[in-house]
Amino acid sequence: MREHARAETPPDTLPLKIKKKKKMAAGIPAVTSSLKHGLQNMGISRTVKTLTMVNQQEGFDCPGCAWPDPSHRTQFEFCENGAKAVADEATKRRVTPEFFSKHSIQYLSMQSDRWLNKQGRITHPMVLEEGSSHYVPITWDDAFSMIAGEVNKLENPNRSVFYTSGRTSNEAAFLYQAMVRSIGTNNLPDCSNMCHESSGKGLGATIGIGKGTVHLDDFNHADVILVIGQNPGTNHPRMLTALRDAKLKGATLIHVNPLPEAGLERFKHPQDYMKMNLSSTQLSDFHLPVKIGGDAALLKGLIKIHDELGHLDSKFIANQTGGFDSMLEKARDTDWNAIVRDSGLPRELISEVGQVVARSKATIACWAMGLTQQPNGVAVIQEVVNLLLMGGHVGRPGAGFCPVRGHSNVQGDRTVGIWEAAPVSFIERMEKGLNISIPREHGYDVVGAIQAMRDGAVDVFFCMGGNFISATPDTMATAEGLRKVGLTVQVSTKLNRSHLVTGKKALILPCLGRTELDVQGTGPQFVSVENSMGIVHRSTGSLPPASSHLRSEPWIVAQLSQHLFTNSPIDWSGMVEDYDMIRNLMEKSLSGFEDYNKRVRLENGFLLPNPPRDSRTFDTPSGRAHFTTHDLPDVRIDDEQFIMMTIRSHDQYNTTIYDVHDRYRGVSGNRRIVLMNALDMAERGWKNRQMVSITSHFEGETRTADGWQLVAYEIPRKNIATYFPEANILVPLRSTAKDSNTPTSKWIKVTLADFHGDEEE
Ligand SMILES: Nc1nc2c(c(=O)[nH]1)N[C@H]1C(S)=C(S)[C@@H](COP(=O)(O)OP(=O)(O)OC[C@H]3O[C@@H](n4cnc5c(=O)[nH]c(N)nc54)[C@H](O)[C@@H]3O)O[C@H]1N2
Ligand SMILES: Nc1nc2c(c(=O)[nH]1)N[C@H]1C(S)=C(S)[C@@H](COP(=O)(O)OP(=O)(O)OC[C@H]3O[C@@H](n4cnc5c(=O)[nH]c(N)nc54)[C@H](O)[C@@H]3O)O[C@H]1N2
Ligand SMILES: [Mo]
Repeated sequence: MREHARAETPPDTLPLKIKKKKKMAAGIPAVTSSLKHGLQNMGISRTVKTLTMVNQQEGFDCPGCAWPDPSHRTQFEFCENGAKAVADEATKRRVTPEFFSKHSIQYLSMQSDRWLNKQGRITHPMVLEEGSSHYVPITWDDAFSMIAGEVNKLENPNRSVFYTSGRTSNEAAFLYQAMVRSIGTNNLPDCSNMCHESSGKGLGATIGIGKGTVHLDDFNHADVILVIGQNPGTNHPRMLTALRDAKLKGATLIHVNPLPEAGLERFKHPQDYMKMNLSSTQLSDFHLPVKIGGDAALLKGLIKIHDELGHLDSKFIANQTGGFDSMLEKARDTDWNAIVRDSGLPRELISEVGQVVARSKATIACWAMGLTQQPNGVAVIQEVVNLLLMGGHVGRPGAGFCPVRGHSNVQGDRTVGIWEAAPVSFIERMEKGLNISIPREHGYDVVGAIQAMRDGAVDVFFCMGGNFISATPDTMATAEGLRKVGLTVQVSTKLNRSHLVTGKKALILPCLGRTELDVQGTGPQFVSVENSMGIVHRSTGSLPPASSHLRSEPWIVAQLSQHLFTNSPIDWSGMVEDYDMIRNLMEKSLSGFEDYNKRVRLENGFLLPNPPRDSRTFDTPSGRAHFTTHDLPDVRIDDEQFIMMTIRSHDQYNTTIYDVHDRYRGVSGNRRIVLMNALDMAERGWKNRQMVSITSHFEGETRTADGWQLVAYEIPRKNIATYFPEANILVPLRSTAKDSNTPTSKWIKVTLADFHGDEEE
């Protein structure tokens, strides 16, 4: 019998180094760092060729993030971390059948995530047979027959689940959901369930669309820009350019974050360096070091100040919104003591910032995981909506909502049907377009899928990209669930832990990446993606594929479908010969995609309809935008407890670990670290490098992880930060945000204790 592979990320430690944290983002070190990763992975000519195609009209969309491209692009339309993501995909290293015959899955699972990723691109379809300890090669045809055999013998289609990670193109995602819905299930969980689901839910219910409402150009017309719970210097570096431009035009920038993240303090554009202009810009005017989970209290305070000062858009409020009075009454009734206590911010600072916000003629609010992954993720986003609606900051230049998406096509995937809970109107249109009938019953989201696996209710689990075991909360619970599944399938580019912690049988189907040339029956193909601001545009790969056995994601879906269905109204093979045919079917099955093939070929793509942005109208049942009324969330913790947030370092892309160097925060060598307030450390007699164990607490359950090192850091008292994916072992599966069911990766109650295990020094 095969032994279990290790599910928890093993420690990856060089000696821990702690330096002073950086105030400035980008600049020369960013240029060197992008080139270093490029050269190490790709060599010089490939580095130049690849990096000059990133985000160009005839090039490919950067897999790094979903920030939009300016319409007048420069030759270097990428950032340090985009360059790393590209180099990581375009690496020359290979994971071959020989590699798999040499290493058992148990051996591989003892290696760090960084080591696994570094081995390179997977070259062949591989199978792990039941009880076996090694993957062996399999033909594409046999792999598809195996999956179809398992799916077709299910007593109920809902015993199969199909996950998507947000890099999948519109074309692949659309075909994929068509396949899944043809099987007869809506079990389409995706990474969005762990990411911006709270934004979708919060905005959908209040402004009638679960997306942002600003254009990139709005940043040039904004008076005030709020950046809440987001670390753009690391995760959306190209956004810093927009913030810098806004700033130079006079905008006031307000950064709300427990940490003083670099980039928002100061930013030097790498291109300025290339042009030898060494000036840098002080970006944020205010940093509000809110306590983790304290944003709702802060926003109530800002709403109170706005109310006191006036400057309300009364006409807009009266004619186009509902719920204002009750929202206002709740804010008026909220006591300042509670606001100050829960936010951790002095009243004077809230008042000062409140005045700036109240007087603003045009406000943009940006946010990311600091808000969405909270227990009150949906409600706190609705408080942001409340604040902006008071001044009518929606649907006019320089104003609106900007949830900054993560994965480069996570928004597009949802638009084209990766949605476990799609509304009936969406399903009806899809049924007509595809000429199939689709169940109305909602499918599993990510947390629901893990629970179903643990209950033994899933026989086939298919993942279009991603790294489910490491990305999801409660690593051990997820592993237990995955091991009960009959067959797990991963469509992947790089090796990761989800290839090791599997169902009884497992398949790896290696696919082309964004950077690579995709040739089908009618010649080279392009795909399309939607960025964070609703612009759909082309992405065309140009590098020769990493192996001749790789196939595109649309091809994989189409071939599998042909093995699955004997009588399908969808011409699977015809569509994959020519992706225009997929786009024609999308036009028939989705709204907003009229003339898709023509418009996607326009120079800068096209904008999907967005009523609040386009016409200041709201597609809600009442036709109005809604103020919502929320109590302050309960943020109390016991005396000995801390609140832990799990965040990204500067050297990772989600579960892909490039290196162990969190450059801006000045921490390197070890990822199993805890950022902690020096006063909290001193109180316990702890110093830098102290080893601790962390125990999380949730409804009487505890989870413990050992061997973390403390680093004194500028973070509010009683708050700590650790890195994901390492800390996912501590995130309780049932701890999810109300209404969006998003794991509360930024709100985990923990206690810390001395740890005297395998100390390294
Ligand atoms: N280089 C790189 N780029 C990426 C990614 C990556 O891993 N690497 N991931 C991509 C993906 S999928 C996503 S979703 C995005 C993620 O982008 P971010 O949301 O910026 O990512 P996180 O590291 O999770 O950072 C969350 C920020 O929220 C703050 N925060 C935590 N709790 C709170 C709180 O209660 N209130 C407030 N106000 N702030 C809080 C943290 O201090 C941190 O600065 O980035 C995308 N881009
Ligand atoms: N504790 C904690 N957990 C979190 C978060 C957090 O902040 N804290 N953040 C959450 C968020 S915001 C997200 S979005 C999820 C991310 O969850 P996922 O999207 O599941 O994870 P990734 O690490 O982005 O997936 C990386 C893998 O995708 C594969 N891949 C890369 N490119 C391609 C491609 O073009 N095609 C295919 N088929 N495969 C490809 C590679 O094999 C790579 O190993 O994690 C979530 N988990
Ligand atoms: Mo994300």
